[in-house]
Amino acid sequence: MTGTVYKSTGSWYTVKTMNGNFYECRIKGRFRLQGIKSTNPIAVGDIVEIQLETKNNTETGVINRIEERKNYIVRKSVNLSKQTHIIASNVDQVFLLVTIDNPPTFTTFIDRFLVTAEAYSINTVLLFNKIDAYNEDVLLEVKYLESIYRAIGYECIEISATTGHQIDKVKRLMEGKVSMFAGHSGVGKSTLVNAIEPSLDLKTKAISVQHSQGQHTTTFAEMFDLSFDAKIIDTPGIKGFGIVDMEREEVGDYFPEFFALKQDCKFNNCIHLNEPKCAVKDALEADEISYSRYKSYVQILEGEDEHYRTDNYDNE
Ligand SMILES: Nc1nc2c(ncn2[C@@H]2O[C@H](COP(=O)(O)OP(=O)(O)O)[C@@H](O)[C@H]2O)c(=O)[nH]1
Ligand SMILES: [Mg+2]
Ligand SMILES: [Zn+2]
Repeated sequence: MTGTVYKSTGSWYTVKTMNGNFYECRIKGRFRLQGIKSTNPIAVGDIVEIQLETKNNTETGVINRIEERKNYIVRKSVNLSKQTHIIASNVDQVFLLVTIDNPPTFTTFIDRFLVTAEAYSINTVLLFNKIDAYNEDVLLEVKYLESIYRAIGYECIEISATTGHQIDKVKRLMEGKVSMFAGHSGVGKSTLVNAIEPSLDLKTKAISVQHSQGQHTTTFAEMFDLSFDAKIIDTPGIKGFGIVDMEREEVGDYFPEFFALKQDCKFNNCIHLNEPKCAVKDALEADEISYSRYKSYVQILEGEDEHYRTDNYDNE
């Protein structure tokens, strides 16, 4: 039987099969997975093949095969073991909640997030939340940021999780898909989830409490079915993704507007810093590339990511 992993807590996995039943499953044998050294062989979102067995009148399952993942999100273990923990797989899209103040979301955070999402091949939608609370000046800033991100292909929506403004639009985008919500603590993720599906709020809160101790080493994700043919994966305490290991030459490929110009750079391995005849720097000079995006790019190249890695998890 084929099913989807909804929850994983150590050695047991909750799998929902095509007929809508949930089974507690274990793994038999070893899984060799695309060369990833991870602490967990199976993650939430995985499509698996299970075999049912009955013991002591309870029906449980054995996972004996996993389908190739469309994508997956990892976090590095905080200890120095270099082990990776797969948080979730087969994610269709992530909604990044952005607020201008209360708390501020800086473009460097947005850009690092987008780079990682691009590296994971996950589509990102930017949700500018708390629109109801902004004055004219702040709204202008929202419009400015939207113009930057729309120009390079990211969908941007102004919402208010408290008034419900444009929440229907978010729900429509979620239909038939697996979504995640991300953003700094305090941007309104819980409020938004509550607005989308009130019954879910309690469940997601329960997980956060459950794992409040020791959550530096164990961050369990869980998938939830919503009432309108949508699924969300909740990952307590994660405001972004763990940074992906990437080569310096690779980073520019995850800035879509840089990638589009790369072929016009004189050197095919151009990293758009000090090289002559660089199409990206020319575009920057001509105001065709946003200065804040370029600044974020340089920061990522300069490797200021060490604090990003720890910054990335908060203790909500
Ligand atoms: N004015 C306003 N406040 C909001 C909105 N969304 C969330 N908040 C408030 O922001 C605070 C943090 O929200 P919360 O959902 O807990 O953020 P989370 O940490 O991302 O889950 C709460 O006091 C919410 O009431 C909004 O759209 N407008
Ligand atoms: Mg919250
Ligand atoms: Zn270049």
